[in-house]
Amino acid sequence: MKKTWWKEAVVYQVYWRSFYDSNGDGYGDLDGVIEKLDYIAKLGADVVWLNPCYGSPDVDNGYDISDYRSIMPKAGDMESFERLLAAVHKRGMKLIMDLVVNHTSDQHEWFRQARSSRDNPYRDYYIWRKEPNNWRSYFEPSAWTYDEGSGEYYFHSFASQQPDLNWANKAVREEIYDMMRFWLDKGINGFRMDVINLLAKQEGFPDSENPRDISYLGNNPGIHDYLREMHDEVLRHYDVFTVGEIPFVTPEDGVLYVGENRGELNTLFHFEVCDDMPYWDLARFKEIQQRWYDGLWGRGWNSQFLNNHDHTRVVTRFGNDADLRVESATCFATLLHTLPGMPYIFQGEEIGMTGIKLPSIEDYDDIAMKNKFAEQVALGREPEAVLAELQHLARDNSRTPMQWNSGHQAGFTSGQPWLNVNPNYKEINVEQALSDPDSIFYYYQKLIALRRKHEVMVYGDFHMLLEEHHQIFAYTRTLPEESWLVLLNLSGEPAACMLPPEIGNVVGELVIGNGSLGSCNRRLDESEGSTRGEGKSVYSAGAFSVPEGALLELKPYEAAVYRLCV
Ligand code: TEU
Repeated sequence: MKKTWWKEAVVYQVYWRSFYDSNGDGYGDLDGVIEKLDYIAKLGADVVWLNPCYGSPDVDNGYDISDYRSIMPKAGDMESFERLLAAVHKRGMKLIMDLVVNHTSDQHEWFRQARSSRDNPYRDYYIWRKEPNNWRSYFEPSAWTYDEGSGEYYFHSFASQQPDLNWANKAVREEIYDMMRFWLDKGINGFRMDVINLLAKQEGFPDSENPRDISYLGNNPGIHDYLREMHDEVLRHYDVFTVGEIPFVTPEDGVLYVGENRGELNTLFHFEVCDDMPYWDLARFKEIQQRWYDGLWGRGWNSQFLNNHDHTRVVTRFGNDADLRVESATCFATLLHTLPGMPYIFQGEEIGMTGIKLPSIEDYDDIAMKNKFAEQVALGREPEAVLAELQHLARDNSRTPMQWNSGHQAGFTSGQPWLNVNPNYKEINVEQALSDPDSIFYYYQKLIALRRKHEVMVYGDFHMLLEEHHQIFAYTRTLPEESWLVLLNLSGEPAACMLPPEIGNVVGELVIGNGSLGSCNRRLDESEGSTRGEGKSVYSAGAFSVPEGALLELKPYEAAVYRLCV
């Protein structure tokens, strides 16, 4: 397995508009990110992923770009960007930017030209037809919007304010490659590539038998030609890393995007969990992990994330954000950092920030949420019922301002925040976390430090144990010289298990755990040895041996990682 810096990295995602407001206008900004970089460095992340901050009317929070070579005023300006990049590098970290090139804003000059007349030179920068087909878009009932001025429909995979670029047009590709060089020449260290597998469209746009399954938007013929051309024309000339946001993909498809000999992308996010598993389902999660490990390991690199700016915070969506918040947050953190693939931490995840249910649709900002709500209500459904149904997965859940302290607006802004601060900021905030040695923050910090020190967490083979257990996810990560055992009770109830013979009777040393003693690094001495079930599991000074047939019991959301003395 080829070893690289980015495979060993931990990425910290900064949704800058909710991170820290340095000028009191209620929006986070790039100078605010600079002010808080020491916090990210203290956590130990290697890479900062910055969500889009380019010129944009902000219909989709920056994912509708009207000027690829400027910084939107609410984020700052090019000087503040260059200060940020220098400050990230000064701390030994790297910065990757969001590359959003499947579509632009309808306010981009290219689109303003394109819609001005059918024979405008920019017309074919976008996709036009006389009649729509029956496809939906991510955010609207139809993927087509009629343009009165030029008398044709244009295609959009997302909102009507986000017209898709026509990647079949070489002029478009050349414009994008040139823009990529503009940012890479500034010294950024790579790109997170927004829905990059949507660039190629189905020939002829045939109607779909099931328009609600929008997978017709992605993985179409030609996509790999575009990505190989992008790699040849741009990426291979820089020491950068690229992560593709790739919905609707299986491991067999995935390896075509990230295969180490493919000359396309370095790694990918798939969405079999975050898009397709609304609530925690351990059996399904295990199956997904095994299938992606079998499909990618030794061929390409996976990325692991449990939430981001589009997906509800992990402790709310998959854990228990009430009476087991710390336990579930640290248990999922252990999962994130010990699975095969690069871990991505979404801002606030490291202090156990939670999702939020806002009282009315007017309190929500996200265009996807507002459009889904409007569509359902227009069908005659009760607004209250629609709101309740959509709240769990609403993207605003993860976009509330970062909670820095228990002061005015959680220390995020001196003004009025663009989106409500979660009222639990009084208890859940960075200041509290940094003052508590047993906080979630320090647990994440330890996990990151362990990854930096122990290659087995990065390059160790993955072998699942207890496949059928409905509460416990157990697996080993193994290199020739070292093997670690990960035991996670990913449920809110006590769980018991008997380790398989290949593990039993093996002495191990506890490397990290979120044990019930509240210590992040629980050390159990002889006195802590407990009799659990038939056998006696003896812990001593962080070591343990599990006699054959002994019953091992884990507390709700207990996580324990052991180095096995093989
Ligand atoms: O998201 C792509 C996308 O919409 C799905 O893959 C995502 O999981 C879904 O939104 C969940 O509801 C990217 C960006 O991350 C998102 O913020 C943008 O709105 C979208 O593309 C359009 O650029």
